[in-house]
Amino acid sequence: MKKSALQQARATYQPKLPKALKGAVKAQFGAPTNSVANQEEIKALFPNTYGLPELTFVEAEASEGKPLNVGVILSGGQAPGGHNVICGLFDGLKAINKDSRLYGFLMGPGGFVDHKYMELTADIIDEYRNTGGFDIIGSGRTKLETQEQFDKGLEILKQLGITALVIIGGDDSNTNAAILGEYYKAIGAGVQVIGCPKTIDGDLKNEFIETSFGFDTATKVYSEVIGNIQRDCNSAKKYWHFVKLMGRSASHIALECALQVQPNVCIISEEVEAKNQTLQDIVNYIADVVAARAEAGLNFGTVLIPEGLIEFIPAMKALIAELNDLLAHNGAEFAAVEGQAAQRQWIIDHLSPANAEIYAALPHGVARQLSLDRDPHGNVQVSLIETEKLLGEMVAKRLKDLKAEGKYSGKFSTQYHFFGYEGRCADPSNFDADYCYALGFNAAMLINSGVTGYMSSVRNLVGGTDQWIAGGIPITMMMNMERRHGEMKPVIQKALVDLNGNPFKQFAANRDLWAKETCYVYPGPIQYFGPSEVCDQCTATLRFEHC
Ligand code: FBP
Repeated sequence: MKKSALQQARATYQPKLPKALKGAVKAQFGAPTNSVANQEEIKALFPNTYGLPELTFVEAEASEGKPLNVGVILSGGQAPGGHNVICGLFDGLKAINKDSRLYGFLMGPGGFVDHKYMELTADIIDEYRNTGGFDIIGSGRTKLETQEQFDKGLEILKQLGITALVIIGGDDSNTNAAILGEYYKAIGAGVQVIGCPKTIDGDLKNEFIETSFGFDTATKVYSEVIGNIQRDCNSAKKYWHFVKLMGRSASHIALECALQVQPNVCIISEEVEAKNQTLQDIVNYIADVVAARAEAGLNFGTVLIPEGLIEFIPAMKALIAELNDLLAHNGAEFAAVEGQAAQRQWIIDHLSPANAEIYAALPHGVARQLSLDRDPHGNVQVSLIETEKLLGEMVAKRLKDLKAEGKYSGKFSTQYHFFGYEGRCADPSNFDADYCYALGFNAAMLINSGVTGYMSSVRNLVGGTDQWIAGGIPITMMMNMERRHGEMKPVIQKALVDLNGNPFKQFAANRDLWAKETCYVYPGPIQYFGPSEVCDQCTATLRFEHC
């Protein structure tokens, strides 16, 4: 495989480990835990793995452990640093005993169920150190949920002598890791299950998981390109750029990018929901900013839009919830309806009158996206909805009305962008390279300490790696009950943007100034070599949350 000059130099980078993981470790158990909500229901569903204690690793006397055979799965969307989690896991297992072996299941949970795997040996691992992507074994979105899948997977684990499985995934995949861990414990399968917190969306976090991996690198990539666009925008002074940013539900990515680049407008979905805003309210807000800038002769600007916005507009949320239930229970009948117009009418006829009215008023393209297939976890595929164009077109219409009323006399030309896939496979920043390696190494230590149903946790991340704390937390601790596919299910609670948190407060305190004036910041590309203040910066979100 041909490697770029940067890749060759980057391959020699040795990720830093927390002090506690540099030598032999032992587990120190803390207090028993409880789920974040619905304790009784979750306890009943996880009788073997509920209420386990938190765990921290501390230094111990060196001693050789038993060789371990471990399987690893990459699950869901790519996130920078996934390869380093696997490299850290490999090195951790070899540090425990040089005869340990690591097997990767191919193309996500599907490879586990279908017995498609490869052994990850040292020469393969060395090819992937500090690289972006998930291509070492591939990823997939197959949902691990049925007993049949669990039993089928167990066959291959037994065949390969695997006694522990590491699932690297987001909230849905780690929910499934907890269910699998509980099942294997209940049947005495002798297989531990450990999760690792992955997702560029940044919505898998809590007191013990301060950030999911990949968020740092992805937001740095998006901030670089938004910065470049802002410089272009400020040079030509003739376009309004509408930029949609990935983040299926939460707006962490949009907020982080806003803190990095200081755009003229950034919409935060969680605020839209809290203020019970309509689509028209959002359009009016953007149009007012455009009009005010035009008055000052500034017919250009940038607008950041989180991908999940549609689902947070309360009226749309109610519509999507009803659509989810309708399609979950009548999917076959809907699939049998032929032609887009007839399908649209079928939906209108089967929705409650209030939701039918909203659905019928939506632009046809957007309405159709809402009725298309969900992903295997039941989510609307929001990355396919062109919210940036929807808003741009509605703002143009609003400005036309304002012009007719004599309240606006500027020019409004738009450019549209969607940044998501561009950032998911970037070479991990120093932060993600170190964090991911530590998460993987730490997962090996969790396996060696005998626990199951835990998530690898490396925290105190704002300090240098020497101050990072390594350990594990029971996955059940992060769970609550939510409605999915028309049924109440135990799931890890998503961390949305906290409107009382410091990152949002920083943004809210500055946004009026950023709207009126041109305060753009141009972060430039991720730097892998150079002064620490340039190369080792963590996200503004982490800094504001923890300083
Ligand atoms: P994960 O939650 O699996 O990490 O994926 C996040 C994400 O990148 C979202 O931001 C985006 O909506 C979605 O994946 C896109 O999914 P796909 O890769 O299947 O197109």
